[in-house]
Amino acid sequence: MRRIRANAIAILTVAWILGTFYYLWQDNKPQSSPSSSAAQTRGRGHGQKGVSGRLEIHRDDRTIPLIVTQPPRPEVQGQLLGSFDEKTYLAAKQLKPGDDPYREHAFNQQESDRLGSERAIRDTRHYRCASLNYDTDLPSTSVIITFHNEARSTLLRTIKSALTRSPPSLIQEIVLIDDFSSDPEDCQLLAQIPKVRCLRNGRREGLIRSRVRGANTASASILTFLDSHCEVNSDWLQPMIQRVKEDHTRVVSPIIDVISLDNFAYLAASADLRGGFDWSLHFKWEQIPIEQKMARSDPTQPIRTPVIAGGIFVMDKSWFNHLGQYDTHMDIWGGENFELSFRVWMCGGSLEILPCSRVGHVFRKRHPYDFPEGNALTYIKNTRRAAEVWMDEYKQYYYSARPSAQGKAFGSITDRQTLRRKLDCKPFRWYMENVYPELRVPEQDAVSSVLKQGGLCLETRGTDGLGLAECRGMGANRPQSQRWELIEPLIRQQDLCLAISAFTAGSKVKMESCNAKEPRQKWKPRGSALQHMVSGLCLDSQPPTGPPVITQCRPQVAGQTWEPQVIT
Ligand code: UD2
Ligand code: MN
Repeated sequence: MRRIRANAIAILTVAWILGTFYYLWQDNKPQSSPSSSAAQTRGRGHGQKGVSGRLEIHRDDRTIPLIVTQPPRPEVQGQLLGSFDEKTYLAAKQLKPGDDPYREHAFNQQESDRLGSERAIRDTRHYRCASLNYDTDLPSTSVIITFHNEARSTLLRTIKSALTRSPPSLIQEIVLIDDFSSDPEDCQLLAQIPKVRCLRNGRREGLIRSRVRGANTASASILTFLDSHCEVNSDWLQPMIQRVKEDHTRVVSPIIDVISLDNFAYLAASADLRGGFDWSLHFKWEQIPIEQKMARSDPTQPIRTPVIAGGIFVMDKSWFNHLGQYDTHMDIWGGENFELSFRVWMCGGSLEILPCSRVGHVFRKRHPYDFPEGNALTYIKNTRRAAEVWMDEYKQYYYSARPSAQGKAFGSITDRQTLRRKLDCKPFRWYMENVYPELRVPEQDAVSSVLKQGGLCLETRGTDGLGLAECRGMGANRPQSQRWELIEPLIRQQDLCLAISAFTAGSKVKMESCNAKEPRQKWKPRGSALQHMVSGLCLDSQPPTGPPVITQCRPQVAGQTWEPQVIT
C-alpha cells in the first residue's frame, strides 16, 4: 500500500516538473517578429514568473493563473474524425527536402506540419472568464471556413480545434468552401470528418462571395466565420453565441491571438484593443479610448468596436440576410470588413469584441495567393465601393488619403444604395459622432476664409466655373460658394480644388476633385499673391470680374492681389 502511494507521489512529482519545464520552454521560445500591424500591437507585454510553486502569467497589471487547454483524449479523436485518415491526408502534401517552407503559404509550413493537428495551448483568457456561466440551451452554429490553397496542416488544425474545443452540441456543421484551390482533394477528403461539408467553387470567387455561398447553405440559425489558419481556444464559442442569442443584432468577435508565422507559438494578444481604421481604409488595432478603459471595472465585459478585423465573427443568420449579407461585387480579399461594420452599426446593430473568447490566427506579411486583377486595384475597388455606398460626404477624406482611387473602376453600386435606403440606415455622420468620434476628420481644424480681391470675393459657379462677385453674408451666412480652405498645397472648397487647366500663362483655372498629389492643384502664398507651385505663375482675375487664369507673377498688380480673410 505504502509502495503504491510512494509511486503515485513520484509520478505526480515527475509530471509536475515536466509540465513546468514545458511551459517555461514554451514561453521562452524565440518569438517571431509579428507579421502585420495587427500582430505588432497584439501579443505584447507579457512575462512569466513562478510564485511559491504556482505558475502565473503576468500580463499588464493582472495576474492570470496558468490554465492549459489540453488536447482531446485519443478515444475522443477517433469518434471525432470518423473515417478520415489524418496521417495519409497530411503526408500527401509534405515539403520536400530543400523546399522553402514559406514559399507557398507565407508562413513556416514545416513548423505547422511538424506540430500535428492538435496540441496543448495556453488558455489566454482572463482568469475570471473560466468561472462565467452560459445558458445550457444555446443555439448551435454553422462554422463557415473559406480557403484558397490553404496548407493542409493549418486547415485541419482549424477544423479539429473547433470540433474538440467546443461543446459538440453547439457545432451543427462545418461548411468548407474551397475557393477553386489547385487540388480539389484538400477539401473533399475533409468531408469524411463527421459534421464537415465541402463545397467547391467552379472558379475563383474570392472570400466574399465564397462566404455568402457558405452562409446560403448553412443549416444553423447562427453563423460563425473563421479563416482557414486558426486555432480556437477553450470556451471560445459559448460567449459569442450567448451574446448573439440575447440580442440578434449584435455581431461579435473574439480577441484574436497571434500564432507565430515562424514557429507557430500561440501568443496571447492584448485585451485592451479594438478595431479602427484611417481614412485610406486601412484596418488597424488601436487602444480602447482611455475613458472607456477607466470605466471597465469588469475585464470580462464586451468591448464595443468601430470595425471588426473581418475574418472571425459570429452573427445571427437571419440578421446577416436581413442586412444584405455582403457586397458580392467585391472581389478576392479586402474591404468587406468595413462595408459590413458600417452597415451593422448604421442599420441598427452593434459590433463587439468578447474578451472571454479567444481564437488564434496566423497573421502574415504577404498574400500567398494571386489577385487576378492585381492586389492594389482589387483593394481600391472594394474599399471604393464601401466608401461610395456608406461614407456620404466623408468619402472625400478617403479620396484625399487614397488619391489613386479616383477614376478607378468599381462597378455599379445601385443595388447597395437601394439596400441602404430600404434598411433606412443612419448617415455616416451619425457613425462618426456615436461610434467612432476618435477618428479625426483631417480638415476639422482647417478654417474657412473668403478670398478677397478689392471689394469682391472669389466664388464658384455651376460645376467647375469660377469668378469674382460681390461678397455676400457674414459669418455662418457666408455662402458655400465663397468659402475656401487654404490647406497647403490645396485651395479647397468641400471636395473640389482649384486647378490650372494647363501649365502656360493665360491658362484657365477651374475646379476639380481634390488630389494633393496632382501638380495642377498645388499652390502657395507669395506675398499677397497665390502662386501655382509647378508653373511658377500667379492666380490672376482678368479685369474686371472675368474668370481667373494664371499669368506671370507681378508684385502688387490688382488682379493678382488676394486677401484671405478668415470667416468667423
Ligand atoms: C483579414 C481577415 C480576413 C478578411 C481580410 C479582409 C482576420 C483574421 N482575417 O485578412 O478574414 O476579412 O482581412 O478581406 O480577421 N480566401 C479565399 N479566397 C481568396 C482569398 C482568400 O477563400 O481568393 C480565404 C483565405 O484562404 C483565408 C480567408 O479567405 O481563409 C482570409 O484570407 P487571408 O487569411 O489571406 O486574410 P487576412 O487574414 O490577411
Ligand atoms: Mn487570415
